Amino acid sequence: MTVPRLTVAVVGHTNTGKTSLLRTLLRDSSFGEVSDRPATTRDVSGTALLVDGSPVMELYDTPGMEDSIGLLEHLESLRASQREDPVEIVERFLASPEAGANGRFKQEAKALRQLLRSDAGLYVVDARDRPLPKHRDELAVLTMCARPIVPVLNFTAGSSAETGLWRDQLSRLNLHAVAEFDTVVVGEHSEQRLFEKMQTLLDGFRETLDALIADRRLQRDRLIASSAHLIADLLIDVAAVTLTVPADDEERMHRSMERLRDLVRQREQQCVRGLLHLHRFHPDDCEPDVLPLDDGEWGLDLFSPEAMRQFGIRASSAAAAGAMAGLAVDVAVAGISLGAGTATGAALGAALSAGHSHGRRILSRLRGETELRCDQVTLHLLTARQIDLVRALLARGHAAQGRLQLDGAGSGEQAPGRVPFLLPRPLARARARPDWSALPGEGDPAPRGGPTGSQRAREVAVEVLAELIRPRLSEPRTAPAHLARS
Ligand SMILES: Nc1nc2c(ncn2[C@@H]2O[C@H](COP(=O)(O)OP(=O)(O)OP(=O)(O)O)[C@@H](O)[C@H]2O)c(=O)[nH]1
Ligand SMILES: [Mg+2]
Repeated sequence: MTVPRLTVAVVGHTNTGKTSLLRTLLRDSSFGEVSDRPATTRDVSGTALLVDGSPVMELYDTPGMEDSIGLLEHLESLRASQREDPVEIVERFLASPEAGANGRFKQEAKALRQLLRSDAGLYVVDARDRPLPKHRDELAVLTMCARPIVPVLNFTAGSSAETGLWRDQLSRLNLHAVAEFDTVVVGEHSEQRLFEKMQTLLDGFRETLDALIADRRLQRDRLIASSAHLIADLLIDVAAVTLTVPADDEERMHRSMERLRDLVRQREQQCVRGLLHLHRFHPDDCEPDVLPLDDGEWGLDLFSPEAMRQFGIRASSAAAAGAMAGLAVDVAVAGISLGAGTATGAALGAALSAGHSHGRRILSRLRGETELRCDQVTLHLLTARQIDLVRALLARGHAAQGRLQLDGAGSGEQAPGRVPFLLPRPLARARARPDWSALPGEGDPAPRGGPTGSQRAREVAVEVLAELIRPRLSEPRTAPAHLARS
């Protein structure tokens, strides 16, 4: 990247979410220390936003300012004349013992020193507070450094944000480019708006900020596409998996049903881990009590009626409960529609050569076997759960401390009048292709190594299905993620 590198100091009163803002911008929940206690950040620490691997924006986290009223008085007392350049006063202060390691204003001095070294400052405000004299004094001190300042109204997702009051106060101080943000519940465009506000004050860095905006959009699109791919891969595996059981062996049938459910549960869990990793979250970011993800696992069993209800999925009571819950037996096969008399060697040979899976199924029928798979409701529920998870992850800032809570409301499945789930074509096809499943069922799993015809057909099915899922992931959740504050 050959755009000019922009250096930004993140400043503000203590506990307003400066470190949190950096975590969210960096997509890194391990940056710095975040806590409800004041004065958490004690020293300046720098990091950078990259585009194509090159740093384009350096960001410096600074300790919160605590005694701006005292500092402003102190700076005024250092003023040699009415006309003195404010930057000179700040520099004189920074060279004085008050700004030193044991000085009264040592924390404030760190923030001012960093602002003087930067091209601009982001002044982070807790918008739930009303603007007070201490804030006015803070801004008076910061503007003495003569750097462009963009106020960032943080904590704006809740209803208690005093956004109007702040905008009014800030415009009186000649600060008109104000960004609204919430480091925990991140709107799709909030970062872009923040960068655009910076652009209005930093003409020399227009290209830098344009590059960042474009890169962030690209990264989001890629994240959505990769998430859709992971979900499609899960659904194809689950739609295709087939266990073959002797039709008259009830005990084996029950064992196979439990085995199939376990395989599918584990496969869903593998997908959840993949999605968390892709979105750079940890399994222990997830809420234990208020439903699904508990330490990174769905709390409600996929095959429980509660899980279906949670997503507003209706199933007949017979399908929702009991030994068969979530599974389907191929009854046509159990009935052996192909009478023994018609199954001449020639017919069987023709059927076998017509296609691997078709022929295998006819053989099973002849042997009096039955096929066990997941039913449509399970596929529907798997789809709804993963869509809800991705939507919640997309809206979650990396500063979020509360665990991720999902209530099923976000997948859109509960919207009244929603059309019933129709099996998309790739899934309908996968039902007849046990060899497409990577799960150890009875089909020969499509080898993942070489480009065989079967593998290629599976890949196409995954791609087509992912394309169907993708637009649904970028829709907002119907209900905002409820984020408990720890
Ligand atoms: N709900 C919500 N909580 C936030 C937001 N931003 C920060 N927090 C919380 O506010 C508290 C303070 O956040 P920090 O990022 O440590 O604040 P800071 O400004 O770096 O604090 P100091 O380093 O002490 O000056 C933490 O408990 C955060 O989880 C936000 O936008 N929304
Ligand atoms: Mg901090």
